[in-house]
Amino acid sequence: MSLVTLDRFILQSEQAHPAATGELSQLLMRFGLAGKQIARELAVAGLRKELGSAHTTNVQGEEQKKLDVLANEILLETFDYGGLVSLAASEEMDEPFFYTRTAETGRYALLFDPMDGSSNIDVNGTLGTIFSVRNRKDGSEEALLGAGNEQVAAGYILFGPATILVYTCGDGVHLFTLDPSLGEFLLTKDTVRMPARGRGFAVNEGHVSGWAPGVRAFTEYLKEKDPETGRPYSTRYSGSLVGDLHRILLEGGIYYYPADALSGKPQGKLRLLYECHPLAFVAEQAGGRASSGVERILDLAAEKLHQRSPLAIGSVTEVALYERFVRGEGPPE
Ligand code: AFP
Repeated sequence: MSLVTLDRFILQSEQAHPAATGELSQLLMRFGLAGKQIARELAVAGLRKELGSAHTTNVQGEEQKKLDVLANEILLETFDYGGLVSLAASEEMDEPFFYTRTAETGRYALLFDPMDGSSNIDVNGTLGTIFSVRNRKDGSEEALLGAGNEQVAAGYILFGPATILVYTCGDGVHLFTLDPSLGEFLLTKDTVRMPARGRGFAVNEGHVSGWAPGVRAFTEYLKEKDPETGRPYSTRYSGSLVGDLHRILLEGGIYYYPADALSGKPQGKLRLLYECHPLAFVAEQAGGRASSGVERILDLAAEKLHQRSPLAIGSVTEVALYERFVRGEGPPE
């Protein structure tokens, strides 16, 4: 059986696009390289005293972990040659990083959350890296703020029992698993389809007191007993959006992080450009859906780099139901 590595799959996919320059292919392969490096650092972090706080805070006012900073550095370095990228923005950097040598020529701009679920780092929980690729346009910070449907590619790397890379370029969603003995990501699922409905929901109910009545009613509805509609749903919340979305990609269901009027997060917690947009692109390409509760996430543009947005993402059935409850319409008759 011939092995389909990430690089081979990307190069074969490129052949379907005669006008392709090969630059996007090279760029996507680099995320594979960055994923391997971050996986290696995570595996030995406890042995190398790289767990714990970096005693710095990021632009969101959140404490940075040593591995947040290390993962960010690995990603920046991974694209600092080959002239593919002109600028990059990250959850861990206040301002975009401009690659001096290619600021005028690099075709692409990147946005990433280097270490999603960093509250899981010190307890060996699920973690992820989320990435979004855009055309550089005029190479300014403003070029990064466009609507989610301007993304060229997006995906995530999941660090769990296995390291998994999932990406889309707008032609379906492809899933690869890292074979540590080969040091290669191997194709495990091509053109992944998300089930139209699921049995699980992922939300931090600890914030319920700050939610809008429609969101509270939706959550109560999922927990009621009614086998005909597959209820009650089971709670599956890992503390890492990437971990929760990966489960939903394979099993269906819904993850939501609503606006929270009481904890100073009137727009929720998640960042639109490097958490919501890329995962919405993946979800929709797999047949799922992503909404703010009111609008399609991919139609939303940002005014600010680290802007937040409420998010409901997952199977079409549950996200549509969530939007009904947010509109105050309750469940279908
Ligand atoms: P961190 O990376 O700061 O831990 O945030 C993770 C996250 O963005 C997302 O992955 C989780 O689902 C969510 O926030 C967890 O937030 P709560 O701790 O408020 O539940």
